[in-house]
Amino acid sequence: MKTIITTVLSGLMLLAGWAQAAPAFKPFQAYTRPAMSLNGEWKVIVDPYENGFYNYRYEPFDQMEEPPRSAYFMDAKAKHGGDLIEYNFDEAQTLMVPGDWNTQKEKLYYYEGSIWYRQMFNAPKMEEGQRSFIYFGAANYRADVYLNGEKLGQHIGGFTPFHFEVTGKLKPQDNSLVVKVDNEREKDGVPTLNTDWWNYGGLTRSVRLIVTPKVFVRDYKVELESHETGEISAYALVDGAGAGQEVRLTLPQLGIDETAKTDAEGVARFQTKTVGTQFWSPQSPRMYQLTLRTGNDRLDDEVGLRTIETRGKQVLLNGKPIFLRGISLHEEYAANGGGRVTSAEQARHQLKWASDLGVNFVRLAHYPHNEHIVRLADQLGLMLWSEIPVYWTINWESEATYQNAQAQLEEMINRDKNRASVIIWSLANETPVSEARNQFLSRLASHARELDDSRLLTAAMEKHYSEEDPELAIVEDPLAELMDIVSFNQYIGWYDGRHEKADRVRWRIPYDKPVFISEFGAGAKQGMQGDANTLWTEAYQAELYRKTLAMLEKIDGFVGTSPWILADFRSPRRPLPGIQDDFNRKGLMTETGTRKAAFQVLKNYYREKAQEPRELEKPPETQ
Ligand code: GCB
Repeated sequence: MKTIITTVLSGLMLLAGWAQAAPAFKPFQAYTRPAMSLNGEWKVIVDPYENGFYNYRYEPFDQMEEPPRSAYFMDAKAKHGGDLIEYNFDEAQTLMVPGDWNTQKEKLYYYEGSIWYRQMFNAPKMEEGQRSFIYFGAANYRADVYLNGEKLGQHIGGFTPFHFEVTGKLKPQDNSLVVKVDNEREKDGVPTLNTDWWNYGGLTRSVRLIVTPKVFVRDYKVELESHETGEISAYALVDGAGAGQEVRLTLPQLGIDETAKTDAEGVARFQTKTVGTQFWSPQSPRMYQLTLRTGNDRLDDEVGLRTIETRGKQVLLNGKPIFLRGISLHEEYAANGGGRVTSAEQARHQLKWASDLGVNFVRLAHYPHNEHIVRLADQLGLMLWSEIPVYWTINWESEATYQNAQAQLEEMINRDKNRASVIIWSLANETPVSEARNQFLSRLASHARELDDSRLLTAAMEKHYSEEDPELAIVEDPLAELMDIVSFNQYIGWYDGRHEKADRVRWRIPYDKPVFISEFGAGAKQGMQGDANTLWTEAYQAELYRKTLAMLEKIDGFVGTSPWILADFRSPRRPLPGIQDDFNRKGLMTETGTRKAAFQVLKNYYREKAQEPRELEKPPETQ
């Protein structure tokens, strides 16, 4: 209960904080709500000079009391021959939403900058008192949103959802929704200028219009407190009501039917206990239907119930030690020539590829992926690692950068906090140790724990070698003290010597914590034959996998790994002609799904690991 109260309180404090800041991105459990889709073809104007945003004195139109019709968000058209308007959405080209722009039009392949999107729509039929919201799954990286010429707000961060209330702002017909999406990289951004993935721009996830009753369940969290006692705690945040609003929580398959009243902040809390719960696990991903009702509102969802914790060097799922047979994944589905994943179907395809390896765990790198994949993982029994793009050389000194990272963390946790599949929140990837970085990440860590202390916290750290002994690898980082799992990436045999080095390296990891190897790998061009000592061959990559896995087995506290990476993925850092051609080739398969030799090496290893006693134990079903 203490957990819940802290979570709710900090959530409310956040709400208050958000209310002061320009945009207010409160939590919104939107996935299962009925909605009108605004997906499909949108009219677009490519605007590298932000001509539709600034006047010729470089003053932003949307800061003006009466923006001129030349501002693109005014969606104006010349009315007669003497009317000078230099843009026209009606006659403009189109892009599909959801989707990145880079892979939809050849001219936009390398484009980084602003594109204006416009969609026209009629308002759905609404009853008196109902409220409406426009909900964006994600827009990379900066989105300025306008409805019928009025600014709704701005969102920063390319991989998390945001929404605006539009109650009272919709016309029955011909609403003009205009979004300026800008993916220009920024030194102080999150991520910063430098990444090893493609900077796909656009309205990359679905856009939906959601109608709710005046009073509705905006957010909720349900959590199995203990696999021993079967205690479950939950809260619901009701929007539009003050204290005393009745909320009913039911999980019919568990015989749970509880009612609670909201407090002054609109929060209703539940504490209950059941027997006979089948806990969620990879062997048996049991999901339970859940309904929250208040007034005229009803929110339906499905949840898995499980606990995740560490004890010494072990990770325990529902109290039993577990080995994480993982793989890393980018949110890219290039099999049909595309870039970003655009549908549940594609996400399912990715998880099918991963499951063929025999994994029980997927690292969603290096930013929050779409909600489809997280929900599919719930159904399929795949455990997940979810992270924010605090990657490499973030500006640790900047408060704005910190706030940006924190907002992305909040949005990630808010969206997925009810997904049993997500067992790990990761804060950062390969960040260089410094005082400023330590402070930044420790602040972020405490914030993550306040928001959700029911999951494990980690960050992908790095190793170094002992000065006395060049073959003694050490993982020591002040950040490790704050994490539940000591995770690190290492590239022995690729950026660090050749693969035989893995036979010799020993490890010192001085923490009584589980150790997870979040990346290792080697580039290989599928079909490239040659001996196991020649870079880029399938044989080299396969040999590196054999040697690395043997090395990892010797690490004390080794609880799993997510090698880099399931499939080749686009990266502007990878130009080598004939081999890379804009793809990072460390995939175990090509971007279209053709397997390389190393795929089978890892699959065999995972088959063996799955035979180990701890994996064979029957899932604990009841207390
Ligand atoms: C890393 C990064 C990952 C890169 C990978 C590589 O350590 O975490 O984003 O893609 O190495 O291939 O170099």
